[in-house]
Amino acid sequence: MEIGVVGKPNVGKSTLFNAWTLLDAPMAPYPFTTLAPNRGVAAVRSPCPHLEKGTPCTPGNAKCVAGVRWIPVNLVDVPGLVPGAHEGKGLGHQFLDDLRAADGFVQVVDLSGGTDAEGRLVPAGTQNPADEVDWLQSELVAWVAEILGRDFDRHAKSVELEGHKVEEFLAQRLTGLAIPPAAITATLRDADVDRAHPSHWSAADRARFAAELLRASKPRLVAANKCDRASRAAAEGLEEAVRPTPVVATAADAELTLRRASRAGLVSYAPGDPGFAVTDPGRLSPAQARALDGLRPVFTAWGSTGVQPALETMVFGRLGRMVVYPVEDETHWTDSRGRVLPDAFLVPRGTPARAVAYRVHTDLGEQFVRAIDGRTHRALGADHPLEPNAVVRIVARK
Ligand SMILES: Nc1nc2c(ncn2[C@@H]2O[C@H](COP(=O)(O)OP(=O)(O)OP(=O)(O)O)[C@@H](O)[C@H]2O)c(=O)[nH]1
Ligand SMILES: [Mg+2]
Repeated sequence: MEIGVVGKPNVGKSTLFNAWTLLDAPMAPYPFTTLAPNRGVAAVRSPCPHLEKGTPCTPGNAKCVAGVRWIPVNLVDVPGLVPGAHEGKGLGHQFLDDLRAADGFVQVVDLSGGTDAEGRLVPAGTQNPADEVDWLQSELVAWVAEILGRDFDRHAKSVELEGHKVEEFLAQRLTGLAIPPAAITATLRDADVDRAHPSHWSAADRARFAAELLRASKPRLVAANKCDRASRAAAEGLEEAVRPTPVVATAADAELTLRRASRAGLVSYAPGDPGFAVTDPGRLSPAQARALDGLRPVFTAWGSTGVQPALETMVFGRLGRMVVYPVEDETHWTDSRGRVLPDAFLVPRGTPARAVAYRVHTDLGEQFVRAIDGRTHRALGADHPLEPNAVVRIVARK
């Protein structure tokens, strides 16, 4: 799974990306600081089942701190998008193609209204962040419609002449866009297009189909960034304007400062916390002390920086993911080497047992016999949907 961090230039995409990943992607107060995509791994929190067992866990692919598992999530931060990007404006095409594999988008906007459409800094409050949510959606639609439309008529006619399935024809045209086949089928059913005759589709039909398909297959969340310079009323106005897309107010700069200060041992702070404490005031330079003090109003006004909650709302809410823990011994919750709850995977809610087996290893999926629930010890069939936080053993043919 990969999440694309998108938005117009200079809104704080790379700052958010750095806060989430603790990487060092370049950030600066002017547009097009990012010229090529940055890829990295962030993490979302989930209560670790080891607490129920009363034995410490031995995570392989994630860390566990004070009973909280940090489960990895892939992110891609791309160059800023400007209106007309689908026609190649700004770094348009290159930017969009780097998003092909993304399962959903966090759109970063400047809640303070202090950045124009091209990413130039302007006085705060002179821009309406709801506008960029609209035009970014149009750019994404135009991009997908363009991919769909390449040589469309010729191919569509041959599909009809040769009696191929329209779903397969569309899936083939959209290969590489990480769109689940079920979303194509559902969109074909729901969008107002001639289902049987794609050769009759006009450019407007393709755009309508692309819009509906994006809505169905690429969930979005708006990170209302630079909230340290904006009011609650601004956040509420934005929420109202972009409903039903969820909005989470974020202070990326503050979060990045605190995560770095925490890594350096200067503050006690965990992502999502409602505040922070200076570990040893004597170790701070006057400038550091001032900078940290300057972050306190964010917590007073917003309760947290919103950065960790934004990612978790995206992963668990918008993308509907849950965590599952495959083990080899359903009593001790260990693998063959005795490690307790070694793996934690993010899978779509309701994923059936066999699909989880495939996720662990193709062989395990192919040789699947049954799964065993680590809590109830009941046998589960291939199609049985797993519960969130399930601990399961997969039994396979030898
Ligand atoms: N006040 C405030 N400034 C922020 C915040 N987040 C980022 N910035 C500033 O916004 C400017 C742009 O940040 P970047 O992370 O480079 O923005 P970007 O969207 O990646 O920009 P491009 O790569 O050019 O598209 C920098 O000066 C950041 O310090 C925030 O939460 N509050
Ligand atoms: Mg950037």
